[in-house]
Amino acid sequence: MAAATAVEADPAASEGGAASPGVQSRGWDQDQLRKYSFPTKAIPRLSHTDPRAEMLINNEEPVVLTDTNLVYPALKWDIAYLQENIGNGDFSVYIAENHKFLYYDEKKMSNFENFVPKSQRTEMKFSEFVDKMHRMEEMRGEERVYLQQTLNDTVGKKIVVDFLGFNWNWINKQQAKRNWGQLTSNLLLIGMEGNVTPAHYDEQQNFFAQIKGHKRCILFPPDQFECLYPYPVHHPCDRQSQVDFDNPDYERFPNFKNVVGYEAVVGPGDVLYIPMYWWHHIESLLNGGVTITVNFWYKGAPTPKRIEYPLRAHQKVAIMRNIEKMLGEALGDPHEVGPLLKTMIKGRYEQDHS
Ligand SMILES: O=C(O)CCC(=O)C(=O)O
Repeated sequence: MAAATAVEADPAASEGGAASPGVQSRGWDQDQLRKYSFPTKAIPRLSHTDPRAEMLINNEEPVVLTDTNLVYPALKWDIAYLQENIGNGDFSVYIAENHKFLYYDEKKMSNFENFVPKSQRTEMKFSEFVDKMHRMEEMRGEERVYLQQTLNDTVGKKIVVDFLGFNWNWINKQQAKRNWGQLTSNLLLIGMEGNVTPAHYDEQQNFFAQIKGHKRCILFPPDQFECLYPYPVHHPCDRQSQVDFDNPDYERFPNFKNVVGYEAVVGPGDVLYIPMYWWHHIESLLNGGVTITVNFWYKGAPTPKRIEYPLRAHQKVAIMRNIEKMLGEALGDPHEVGPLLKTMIKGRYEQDHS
């Protein structure tokens, strides 16, 4: 189990998942959480001044920080304020046929011509998004929208002022202490209640700052790769789990029975550290209204000069990704990667030779 740092989650101040129903919570209740088959443990909620929080981040384990003031000026943001001030730029809005917004990389779609995405990205003005979202809320149908747009220089003056008032002092120190690379982007996410981003991992460090509404975040360490069955690297859904959490297919994905999550519900002002390569499933609570989040994605630290063995789970994931990429290139066809790997392993590496 990768989450090794011994920090007891305070049961009075944290929420368990499937493992501990009925625990009292702040501004939401258990009925607002979707039900899944696997157990979870609580992610610790700590002050950013607590040495245990620093220890967790150093060890690349998740923690909810309750008092960073990271996005303090944005805590007043709501749909009306954003509509007034966010400017006339274009926003990427995903439209999905149900509550699940499975991410796909459009650049990889030519590799898998029969792939039919279950959501569509469209560009629109902010006011069009708001109209569309309100129409869908009224209809209460299956179809949903999710705005996911990198903050850029098209935003209005008041948003710029809010942005400049973020706690850059704290976050810049976090970045420097861990030798992370540059801040690559701040993604603004505006979701409808009940929206789900299915489990996936990113190749970046993430401080995930909740602004409005509550989100349930279920994380899994990189050593649970075998339980979560990511799509092949060349597939548009690279880095996403193939398992449908609402209806797991245990025949295809038997190890999903062994998955164990870490979870927290984050509300306005909370910042969740999502370590690089950690899987995360994120849901806007049912009947919880609109959610607004801004994340802070950073490049990881450079590979250390001296590699320590045994390798950590995330380093092995990086190796597997490189092997898949190299094979795809060498073979000239991503569809040949799987058959070649099978040929290599079958009857040779499946049993213990010791
Ligand atoms: O909030 C969400 O729905 C997804 C966010 C996410 O996956 C991320 O910040 O990496």
